[in-house]
Amino acid sequence: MRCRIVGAPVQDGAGRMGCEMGPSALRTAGLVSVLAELGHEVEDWGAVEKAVARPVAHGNLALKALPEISAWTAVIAETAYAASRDAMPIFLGGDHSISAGTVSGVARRAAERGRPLFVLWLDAHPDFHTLDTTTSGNLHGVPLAYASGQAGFKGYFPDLPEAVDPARICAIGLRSVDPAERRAITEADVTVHDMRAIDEHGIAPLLRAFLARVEKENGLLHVSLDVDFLDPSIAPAVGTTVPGGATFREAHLVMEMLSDSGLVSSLDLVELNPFLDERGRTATLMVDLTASLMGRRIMDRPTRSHSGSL
Ligand code: 5AB
Ligand code: MN
Ligand code: MN
Ligand code: MN
Repeated sequence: MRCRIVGAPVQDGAGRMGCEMGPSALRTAGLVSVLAELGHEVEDWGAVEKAVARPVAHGNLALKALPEISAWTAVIAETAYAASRDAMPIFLGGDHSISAGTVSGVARRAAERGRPLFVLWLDAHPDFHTLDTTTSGNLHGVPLAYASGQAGFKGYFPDLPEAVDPARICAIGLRSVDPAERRAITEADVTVHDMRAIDEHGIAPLLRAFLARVEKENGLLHVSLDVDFLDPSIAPAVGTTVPGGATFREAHLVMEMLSDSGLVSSLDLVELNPFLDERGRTATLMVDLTASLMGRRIMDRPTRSHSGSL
């Protein structure tokens, strides 16, 4: 497969600095060579260039860096659209606000192809605030609401060429949900598997059911992996740690099942804050998870048609 690496060194959407260094840390942890060793053709597009922000005022005075994130979203969406033309883009954040651009860009591409876009959101948080409901004002908390066409972004963020149908979104790993997000995400009919659901059922059947839907509708699948999906004990390099996250094996299993499905058409690796890392261990884990998604396996598996009986 041809993979296209796109750096999006954005940090203004997070509450603290450092995510700007995310793309460098992921490259330093060996992302490009790992993909090449798995037999992929890797094209590195370097970094998206920061655009000039024009001043915008909003009634929610808590909002931080609205002009900057709006400008970033516009250039990232354009780049994501271009990068998804004939390759699988892997977007390196940057904080999670980059997904306002990545998801809307690949949604436009999917629509042009006449294929429904599905989104798998792997995160401790739903990131389903609107500009009106966020109380922290940190715009890494809004990308999924924007990309799925929730109200209140018009005139502040770029016009959405194509909204993702919320019914085609599945969020897994949630354990920190603000009251306004809980109402909005339930109302919008997003599929949510919180950590309790993972504890009760195991992560595999939850993901399998979603992948079956993607396959049935001949969909494209965008995966957005926030570092804080992972338990902080294995992934400390994130500004918004929440205890009780996915384990090492749960996370790898998700990636391995995604790999077997052959459905993933684009990927975000977001929220890595290398300033908070311990000797690169979180960056290395993110690269290893990407390797699992891109075909690294412990042992060869029976082909998919036989897997039901084994
Ligand atoms: B992340 C919180 N809901 O709005 C907010 O890391 C956290 O991209 C947002 O998932 C976390 O500030 C955003 C409390
Ligand atoms: Mn997030
Ligand atoms: Mn998060
Ligand atoms: Mn975060």
